Amino acid sequence: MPLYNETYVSGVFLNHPNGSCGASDNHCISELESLEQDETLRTATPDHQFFLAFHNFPVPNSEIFKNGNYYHFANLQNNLTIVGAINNLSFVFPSYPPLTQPEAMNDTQFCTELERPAHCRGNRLCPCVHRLLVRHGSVVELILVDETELVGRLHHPFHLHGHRFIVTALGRDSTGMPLTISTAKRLKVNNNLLAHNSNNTRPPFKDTVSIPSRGYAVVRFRAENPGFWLMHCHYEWHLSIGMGLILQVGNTSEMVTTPKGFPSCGNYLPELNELQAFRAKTLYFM
Ligand SMILES: [Cu+2]
Repeated sequence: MPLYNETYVSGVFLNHPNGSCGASDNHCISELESLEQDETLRTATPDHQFFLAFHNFPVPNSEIFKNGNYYHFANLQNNLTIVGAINNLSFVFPSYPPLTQPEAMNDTQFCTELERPAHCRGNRLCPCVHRLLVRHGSVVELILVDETELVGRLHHPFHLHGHRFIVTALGRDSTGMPLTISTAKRLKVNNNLLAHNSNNTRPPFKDTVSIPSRGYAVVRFRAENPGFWLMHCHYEWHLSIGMGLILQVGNTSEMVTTPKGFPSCGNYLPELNELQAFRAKTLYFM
């Protein structure tokens, strides 16, 4: 039984956060065999494939607190201000729910790794509404890579709403080096990322997968549920500071329609000048 001050006692582990898959004392989720088998999903050439590198970036306070923005962040220690991201995009929630207010939506409100907003120059960290758009009924493969700084100290549990996925591979670089997205792309091309688990024809169905520190997970699913679904690290504060994205499955015409009279909402953040004017007025009358 794990204790508070001795979390990892000796023995055989299932999905040790820092263990290597296939070792005699550690077995990964991807090595388990499911009663249910979906060979077509496992072996299909995916219609959509996304490499997703997630980060926690330390960002200087001068960037966070400059005039004219409401940047999200988490302060863990006095001098360390952290912003989460996937592929250098720090997820910001849209100011309305896209599923119930599709009329408020247009494609320019979203960003992807290749379609960054005009205000985000180069490859710098960019706060925006990160969306992956996939066709209804398609096979989607995600390659999730941990590029965070805290090697060995934190493992991020990624959760997908609205679908279940098979975990076809999971692990760390066999050389022991922290994985990067460029290494992952090279290994995937050579199919080495699947080396640990290629014999498992019954990979398990999950909706959350804990990714080994500086390692990776490869998951696949059928995008059969039209709608807007969050995919995010399930440390809630990592989601709130940007470690997430929206998966849009299908066009809005393929989604359930909003019930008549359903409440709507929008952006209630005051303009900065409006807030300053309000504060000045309040102080004057105190
Ligand atoms: Cu996380």
